Amino acid sequence: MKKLGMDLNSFILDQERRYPNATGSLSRALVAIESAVKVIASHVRMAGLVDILGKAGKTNIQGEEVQKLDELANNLMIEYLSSSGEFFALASEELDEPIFPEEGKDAKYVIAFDPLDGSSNIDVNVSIGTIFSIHKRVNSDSSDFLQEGYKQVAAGYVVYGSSTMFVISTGNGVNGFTLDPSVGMFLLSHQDIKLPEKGKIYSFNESNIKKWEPQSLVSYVETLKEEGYTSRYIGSMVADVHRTLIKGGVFAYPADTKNKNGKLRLLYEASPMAFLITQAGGMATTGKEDILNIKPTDIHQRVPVFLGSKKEIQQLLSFINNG
Ligand code: AHM
Ligand code: MG
Repeated sequence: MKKLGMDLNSFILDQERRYPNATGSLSRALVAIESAVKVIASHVRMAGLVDILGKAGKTNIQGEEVQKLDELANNLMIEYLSSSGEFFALASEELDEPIFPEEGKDAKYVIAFDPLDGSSNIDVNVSIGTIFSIHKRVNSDSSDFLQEGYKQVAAGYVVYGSSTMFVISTGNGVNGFTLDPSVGMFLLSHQDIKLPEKGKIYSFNESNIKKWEPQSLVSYVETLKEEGYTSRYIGSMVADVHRTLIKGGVFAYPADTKNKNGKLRLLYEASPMAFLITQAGGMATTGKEDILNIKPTDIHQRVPVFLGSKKEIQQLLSFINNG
């Protein structure tokens, strides 16, 4: 039974109990992510102080080497996820090739993640996040990452914002947990999140408007303006998608004349976000197909992304399809 205030660990165990044949492996995998992101969150909170505390070049006050926050987040994810023994392979935005941890030889899952999304926002104290996507191990090689998004076993993100929130789906709706820093626990604060059918916000980087493909997107955005929509764009996908999940509307990163497949990465940005948005009753498309139906061909491939409330995405598709 879920109730507000329940902590994430109890929630994970509670979900596991629903499946009599569950071995506890997914639960332990999720707890490993939770531990990693708590440590990342504590470093994010210190972000502006690192230079002060670590005056002597690249060494901090304890004599440890000061790492850039995105490198640190990547190393923490690798350390916690590998040592959990629950992952056969790890793919990260920060790594050219996947890692196959020694401890995960018999593990059932593979995980793709973006350890610190929105890293251009770190220096200016704006929300950033961690995104992850879990699939079952099937072939026991890198091709396990090339499974469609609808086959995700779990997906989620953590937003390091005015508070730290962990948003997760295991295919059974979407729930959000807010970190209570005084006890170090994520507590259920947003139960069974559903996107409004229609929102009032569009979230595009409009500076690219002249290059957008297809050009019909320009008239789509003009129409939204005429209909009274307002614009919000943070430039951290996690934060922009989080707002879209809660308030509805549309978030997009289209293809353009320079970037034929857009900017965002399928495996650890578009696909997990599409899973969450769809689980919450919204839609996620490239403009041509449902993001969750794409069969990946490359671990780091990019795709155009349009996601949000049903009303906005349907309207967008009619603009695209009618040119
Ligand atoms: P990153 O993973 O290197 O941080 O890049 C991805 C980020 C997303 O968080 C965000 O949606 C997008 O890049 C913003 O791009 P732009 O600055 O072109 O609007
Ligand atoms: Mg990213």
